[in-house]
Amino acid sequence: MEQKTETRISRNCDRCSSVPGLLAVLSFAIGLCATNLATAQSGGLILEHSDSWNLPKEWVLSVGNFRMEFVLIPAGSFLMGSPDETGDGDEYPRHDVVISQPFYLGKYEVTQEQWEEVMGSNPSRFRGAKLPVETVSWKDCQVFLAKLAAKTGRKFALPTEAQWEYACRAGTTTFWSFGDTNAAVDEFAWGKSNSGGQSHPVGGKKPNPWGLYDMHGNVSEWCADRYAKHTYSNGVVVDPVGPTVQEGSAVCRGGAWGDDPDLQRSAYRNCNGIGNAHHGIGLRCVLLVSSLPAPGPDGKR
Ligand SMILES: [Ca+2]
Repeated sequence: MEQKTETRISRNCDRCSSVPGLLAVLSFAIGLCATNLATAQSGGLILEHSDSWNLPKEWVLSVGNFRMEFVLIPAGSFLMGSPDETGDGDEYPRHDVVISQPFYLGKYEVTQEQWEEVMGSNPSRFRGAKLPVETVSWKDCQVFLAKLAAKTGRKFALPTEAQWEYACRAGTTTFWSFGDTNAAVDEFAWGKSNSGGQSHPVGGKKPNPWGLYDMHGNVSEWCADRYAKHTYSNGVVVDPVGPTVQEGSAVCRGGAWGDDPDLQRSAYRNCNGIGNAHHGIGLRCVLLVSSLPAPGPDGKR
């Protein structure tokens, strides 16, 4: 019998674990001051967003019939991963990560109508214009992002795993962005206990503290990074990008409609082969600030 309610994506750890972890520390070239790093080392406090970027808190991209809403994620730092013995083995050690640049992250998972507008097709298993697109591989997502760039004149990416967890946590250090117990999970996430075995229209649950919807549950979300079990290390890292290999498996985050709350935690890591498409995996876009119009004389964009 088909296990249609189970969307946990099996880890390809045998393939992944041979990949050496690589976290590039970009030092001070990105303009962080010593105080920022000291703050990061002292406990993952969120840095104040600099107003010098002149970026609105939200950005709505509207080109023809295509519309996508983004939320500004400020530069800052956070504690990535889980305290020892409180999560899976690939979530240790918990460590300080600096996100050196602000970025825009999709307020919602990419919907089927958005995917179809860009790609001219819809591969999803569960059908509905406002449902998140799924059954898309990591490679499919790269094509989507390139076509979206051509269509809109902006640049896009999948979030790095660090960007994703930073945005999911939204300043929290708890297991979920809504707390350390899963008592409220039904208010924030579509999962095994409430989904009825399928995805649901995006934005149907409460958002996280930074206004992002469905970071926990609905569909798991592809990240840019390749997966490796031992990616994390002690110390401060700036803008980590994961292992530098071309093939293998990529990270997916947040858990999906068939998952228990434990698999929807902020720190929970999963992966799938970059050519594999699964009906529990979709995506959320990063809009690159560098591709936005320069500020006008009034400082506004
Ligand atoms: Ca999700």
